Amino acid sequence: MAIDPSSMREWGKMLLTYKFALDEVSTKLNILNEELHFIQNYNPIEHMKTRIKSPESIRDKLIRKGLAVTIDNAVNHIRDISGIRVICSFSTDIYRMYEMISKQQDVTVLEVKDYVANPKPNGYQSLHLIILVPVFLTDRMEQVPVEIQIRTIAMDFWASLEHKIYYKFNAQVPHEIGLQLKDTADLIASLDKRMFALNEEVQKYRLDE
Ligand code: 0O2
Repeated sequence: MAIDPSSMREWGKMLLTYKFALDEVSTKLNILNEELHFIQNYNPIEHMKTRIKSPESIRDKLIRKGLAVTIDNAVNHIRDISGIRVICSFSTDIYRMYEMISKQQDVTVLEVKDYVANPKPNGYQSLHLIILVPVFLTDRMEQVPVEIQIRTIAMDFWASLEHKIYYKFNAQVPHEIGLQLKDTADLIASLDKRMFALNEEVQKYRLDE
C-alpha cells in the first residue's frame, strides 16, 4: 500500500513537528554536554546522530503492526518517528545522561528499556528512552515523542556491524554467526569495563599532578 500522493503535504507538516522535537532534544543534550565540559572539563557525549523516519518506513511499520497507513495511526502508534542516538565514552555516562534528561521539567519519560543492564539475547546493548517534549507551534503546543538510544562507542560499533549482518542474512542469521556475535558482545562489555577502569586510573594521575 502506497501513501496517497495528495496527502504528502499533510505528512510533510506532521514530520516537521517531529523535526522540531528532535531539534529541541539535540539542543538539550548539547547544553548538558557543553556545561559539563565547562564545569568538569569532560564531555560525556562523543557524538550524536539524529534521524526522522521516512514516510515509507512509517508506512512499513504501520503495515507490520496491522494498521492502516494514516497520519493518525502514525501519530498514535509509532513513537520512534523522531530518533536520536547518543554515543557516550563510558557506560556510566549513559545513566548520567539519562538522569539529567529525565529530570528536566518539560520532559516526560514514557518508557525506558535498559538493554545495558539486561542485554537482548543476541547481545545488543543500549539504553532506550521514549520521552515527550513540548513543541510550541504558531497556534498550538504539541507533546511530541522522541526515541533516545544511548550507548557507548563500543556498543555502537557492535550494533552497527550486527545491523549489517542482520540485513545481509534477511533477518535469518545462521546459528553459528549468532553465537559469535553474542561472544563479541560479551567482549565489548568487558572492554567497556576495562576502559572505564583505565580512565579512573588516569583521573588519579591527573589529580596527583
Ligand atoms: P531503525 O531504523 O533503527 O529505527 P518498537 O519500535 O517499540 O515498535 P521494539 O523492537 O520493541 O520496536 O523497540 P526497541 O527494542 O526499543 O528497538 C527499537 C530500535 O532499537 C531499532 O529500531 C534499532 O534501531 C534498535 N535495536 C533494537 N534491537 C536491536 C538489535 O538487536 N540490534 C541492533 N543493531 N539494533 C537494535 P528499528 O525500528 O529496528 O530501526
